[in-house]
Amino acid sequence: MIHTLTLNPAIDRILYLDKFERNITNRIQEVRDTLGGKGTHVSVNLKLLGQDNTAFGICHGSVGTRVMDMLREAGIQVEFDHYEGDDRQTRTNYLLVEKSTDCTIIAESGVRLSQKELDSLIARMDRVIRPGDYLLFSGDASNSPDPSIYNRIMHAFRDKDLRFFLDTSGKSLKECIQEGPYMIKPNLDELSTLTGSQVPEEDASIIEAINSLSCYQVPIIAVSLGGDGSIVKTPEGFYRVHPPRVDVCNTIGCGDCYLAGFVYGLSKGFPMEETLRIATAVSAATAESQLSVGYDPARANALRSQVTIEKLSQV
Ligand code: TA6
Repeated sequence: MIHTLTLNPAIDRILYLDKFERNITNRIQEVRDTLGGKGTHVSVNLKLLGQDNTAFGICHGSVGTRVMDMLREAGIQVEFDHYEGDDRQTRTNYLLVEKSTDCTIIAESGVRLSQKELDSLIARMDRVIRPGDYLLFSGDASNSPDPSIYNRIMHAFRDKDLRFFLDTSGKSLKECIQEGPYMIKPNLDELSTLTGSQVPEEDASIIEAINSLSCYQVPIIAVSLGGDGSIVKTPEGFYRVHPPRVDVCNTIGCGDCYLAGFVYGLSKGFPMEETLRIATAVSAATAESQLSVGYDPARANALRSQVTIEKLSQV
């Protein structure tokens, strides 16, 4: 079974604008609300691939209820702890999408979690998660009182022999990599944070940076390069993946969808090239969608054959 964890879920309020300019009044063309938070996105995208999964998390107030309702509507098994009664509300993130397809996220910091809330969630996870399951840690965890919360969970479930997948940034990425997750998916900035110096956007430098992380025992490192695809270290070697050309609408959420496709392929035991093809095609289909989560499955299938994969021999 595959499980996602979202400690700081959100509603994404997408504001479509002609152009976003500073120091003037920007007029919004259209507003749409959708599910936000990286783990919840992975759950929905996995379900679109036909993969049942569980979404774990903590949410608050009426916004939190909306998050759970949206997950249920998508057919996800919802294992969220929901708190009501004080004035805390799950966050709303503001996504500015311009005609040029430039996308900007303005994220609220979210509800500060208590130790008690985290303990209760971990107990719930312990009841549901079975040996050998996949567990994905996605998104911001800076609302946790414990900066090493993902590490704590990895420790707590060590004897369940889980596969851990990590898509986070900043301090929690730096700490969690030390626990040897099965896969991380850094972008160039996150890779630079891990290596301690700015990695230039060129293949040779990226590969060198990935190789410099070999002390951490992470079998799969997928460096996402947005519209330029990805460079992926796997147990079978390095791959350079080029995405298909698409009419981009909204690039927010493409990384979440890439991870969903990747985990799906791994869980089915598909060959690595097939896994990379699926991950890249669903991510490209997401870029064509107006929203930050979800895509047209028929379009994703059609795009699979347009993904180009090079196996790199010299690394
Ligand atoms: O990847 C897109 C997204 O999941 C959006 O839903 C947006 O709300 C944001 O990322 C949340 O990211 P964060 O790092 O704050 O958890």
